[in-house]
Parts: sequence; structure tokens; C-alpha cells
Amino acid sequence: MAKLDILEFPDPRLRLVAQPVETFDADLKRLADDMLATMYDAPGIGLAATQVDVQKRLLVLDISETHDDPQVFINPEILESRGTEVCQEGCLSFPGVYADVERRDWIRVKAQDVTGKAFEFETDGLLAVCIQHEMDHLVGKVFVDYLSPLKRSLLLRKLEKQRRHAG
Ligand code: GNR
Ligand code: NI
Repeated sequence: MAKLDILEFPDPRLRLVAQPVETFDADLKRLADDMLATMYDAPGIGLAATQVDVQKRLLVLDISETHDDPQVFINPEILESRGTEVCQEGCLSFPGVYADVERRDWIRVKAQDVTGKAFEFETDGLLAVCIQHEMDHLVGKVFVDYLSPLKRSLLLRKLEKQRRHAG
């Protein structure tokens, strides 16, 4: 499994919109495996294909504490959602900065696995937050887009400062 490079803000490629996956072949399986390896190495709890410069509707996740529950969602869709919750989010494309974001609290999701088999499930809490965060990446949206202009500029200044100090 290969480690892929993660695009960092303000790379314009983070704004590209991913296309549906139509071919479920060995290359797709390899991409999903490489994305999981990249996510575990980072380390992060999720990664969208957009973040590794691939414009396909594919995301990977593992919110387990033991890092042994890899999940792959292809062509994900939110069928239904309820309520709101605020969670402190981070993003591998914005290393070292965090902000509160309001998202839907409960979601029902439809997706396909790496073989193309469709499945549906409902979830809430961190998994629901993470799926929404990753699905945003697939349409070129990032978590700082939800912040007020003031909060966003403070956060982006902090990001720049951390980069200057990060050797
Ligand atoms: O590793 C990650 N942690 C995280 C924490 C709270 C809400 C969302 C996330 S996703 C993030 C990895 C990432 O950038 N995925 O796109
Ligand atoms: Ni992210």
C-alpha cells in the first residue's frame, strides 16, 4: 500500500468537484487501500479522494480507537437527516487548526462498497460528522467555509503561523 500526498489549503484542487465512480475494478480497490494507508499514517479519522487529488466520489473512514475498522464509501448520498450538533473539527488539509462546525446530528446514508454493492445505514455522533465533512470535500467544500469571515481569517492566520514554525 502506498502513501499518497495530501493536498493542503489553499491548493485550488481542493475546490474541484468529484465525479461518480462507475468502474469497480482493481485500480479502485488499490486507491481505497492507499487512501486508508494515507489516513492511518497522517493520522486522521477520514479522508476524501479530493484530498489526494483524485476527482472521484470515494471516501474512507475509521473512527474506532483501535484503528481496526476501516470503512470505504463510494458514491455516498445522504437520504435523510435530522437535528443539528456542534463538533470541533480538524482537517488534514489544514494541519494543526480546529474549529466548531454545526452539522446534521443524524443521517441516513446510501453508498456502495469497493465491489459496487449498494448499502444503506443510519448513524449519528462522530461518524455522522465525519461523513458530512468528507462528503463536503467531494464537492470542493472545506470546514472553514462554515465560519464567519472573522473566525475564518483568525484560523487561516493561525495556520500560516504554524507553517512558519513547522520547520
Ligand atoms: O482526522 C480528521 N478528524 C476530524 C475530526 C472532527 C471532524 C472531522 C474530522 S475529519 C479529519 C480528517 C480529514 O481531513 N478528512 O477530510
Ligand atoms: Ni478534511
